[in-house]
Amino acid sequence: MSELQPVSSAQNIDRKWWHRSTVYQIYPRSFADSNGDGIGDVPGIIERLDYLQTLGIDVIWLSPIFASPMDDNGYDISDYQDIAPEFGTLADFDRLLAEARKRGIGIMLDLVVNHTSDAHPWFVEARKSRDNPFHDFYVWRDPGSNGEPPNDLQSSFGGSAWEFDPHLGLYYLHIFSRRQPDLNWENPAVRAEIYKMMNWWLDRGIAGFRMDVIDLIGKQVDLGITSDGAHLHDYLQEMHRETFGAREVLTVGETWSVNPSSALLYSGRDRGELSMVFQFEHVTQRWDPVYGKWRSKPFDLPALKAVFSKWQHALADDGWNSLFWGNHDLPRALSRYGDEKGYPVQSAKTLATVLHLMKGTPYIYQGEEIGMTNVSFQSIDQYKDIETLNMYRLHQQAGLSPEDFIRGANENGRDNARTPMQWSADPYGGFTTGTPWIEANPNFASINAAAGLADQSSVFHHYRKLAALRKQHDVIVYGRFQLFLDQHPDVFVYTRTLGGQTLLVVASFSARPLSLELPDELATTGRSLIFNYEPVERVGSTLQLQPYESFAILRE
Ligand code: TEU
Ligand code: CA
Repeated sequence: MSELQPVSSAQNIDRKWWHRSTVYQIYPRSFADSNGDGIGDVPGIIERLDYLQTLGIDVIWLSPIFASPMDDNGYDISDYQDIAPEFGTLADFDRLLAEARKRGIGIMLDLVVNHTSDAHPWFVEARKSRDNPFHDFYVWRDPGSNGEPPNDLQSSFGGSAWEFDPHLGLYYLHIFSRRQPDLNWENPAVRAEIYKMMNWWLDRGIAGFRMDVIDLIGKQVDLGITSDGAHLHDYLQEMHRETFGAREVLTVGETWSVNPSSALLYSGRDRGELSMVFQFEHVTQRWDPVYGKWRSKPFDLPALKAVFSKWQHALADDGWNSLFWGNHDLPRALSRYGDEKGYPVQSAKTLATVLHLMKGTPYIYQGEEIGMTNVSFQSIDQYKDIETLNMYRLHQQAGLSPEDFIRGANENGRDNARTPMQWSADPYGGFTTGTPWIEANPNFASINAAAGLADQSSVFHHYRKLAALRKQHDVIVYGRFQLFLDQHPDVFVYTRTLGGQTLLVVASFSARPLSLELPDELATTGRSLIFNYEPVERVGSTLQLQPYESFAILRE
């Protein structure tokens, strides 16, 4: 976390350390296995901190490492204040915090408080009897008159969101798997317990929280409302007051339902809620209205640019954007938005450039920085993700062929992001000396971190430069965004301006060379900050671009 330096041209900006930061997401199960059991772990992360320091990131977002039956790989927590044995111990975690801090890196934890595991002691108690003190920690409803679920709310993993508990004769709500019962946020005792737990971690010295499906905590089930419930923002303001409000931490909400105006409620500077949220519009714009991500639409650059531009403008003066292509739920960025076959290195760099030079805090998902790609599994047995496996069952019942389902899963399933991190050309990409819990992508032989580190022209070093540039140039952090050539099908062109500086970003998303007519106002000379072919220092009104060529030049 870097020190903030006042800059005369932008003195009125309310600066936060996380404005200048680059965040790196670790999915612990798939990152680095230190003891050969095939499962990544906390000591494995510690061994790789030097790598992350070289990359130049400031914060690690650690997907859940807490005690869990692992029905959803740790997003089902049975003890918020302990570490899952396969990931390590609390002592390992404290060592991770300390070792990361030595390298200037903060640790952001994943706060999963929309639901717990069904093995959490609260739920174990809650289902004992209707008058148990913990019963109201969860959301219970009577069956319908024929024993059916109270309403037709659906689980995000398929099927009804209600599970019948025969002992109590009641249904409980689970928006995710039946082993992830939803907490009842209307109960002040629930909120108090969560705040206590958050403070316990904050006191240990963490850098912040990523908040899992936080837009759901205000749900009003009887109205069929899950996201953006009436008290959502009251709860977040209360949380802010009771926990991290007085500390300089990074908080980012996962909000699939957010729109530009609610983003200002979450992240507006005087709202007392969160630092920023993740919005998913660039992801969901390619989902089918009926079949969702299992049948996806083709890449459409003008539509993508329109979404980014809309968000850049919406949060230009208040609120803050988070910038990401991928995470542990999403396909690999290079496979989704780039050209993994024809121009893997050039297109991976271009994706990085256009994302990291917009206004907001960029997030790198593990392996993205070395150009990792989607899987090409052939059989359903190779998948491990609960969402994919549930959906497979449902789609089979609905008559979809296994081949068609697997095609969709290889394109958009969550396991694409969960294959082992590819460290070297050693067996299983050097992730483990044992057998990994999920198959490695066979392309580890050429795509791996060791190769990236060794080659100054690699995707890795490109990401490293972007993280470094963010530290050096205020215009990258605070400059005003302006999109150009919005309808152009193959290029992404924008400027960032601050004080007397203009940063021009030009990127081709075409696998063919192209000739580009630029508006006269963009003709400029300047310093080349980053590029993936030869540096460009002069831009006339006609430009020749190589396949997936991109560059940024700074005029001062
Ligand atoms: O994800 C929320 C969520 O809605 C995802 O299930 C999403 O719809 C899907 O993956 C789209 O591809 C969060 C976590 O990031 C995810 O890993 C968890 O499974 C989920 O919450 C439940 O905690
Ligand atoms: Ca291990």
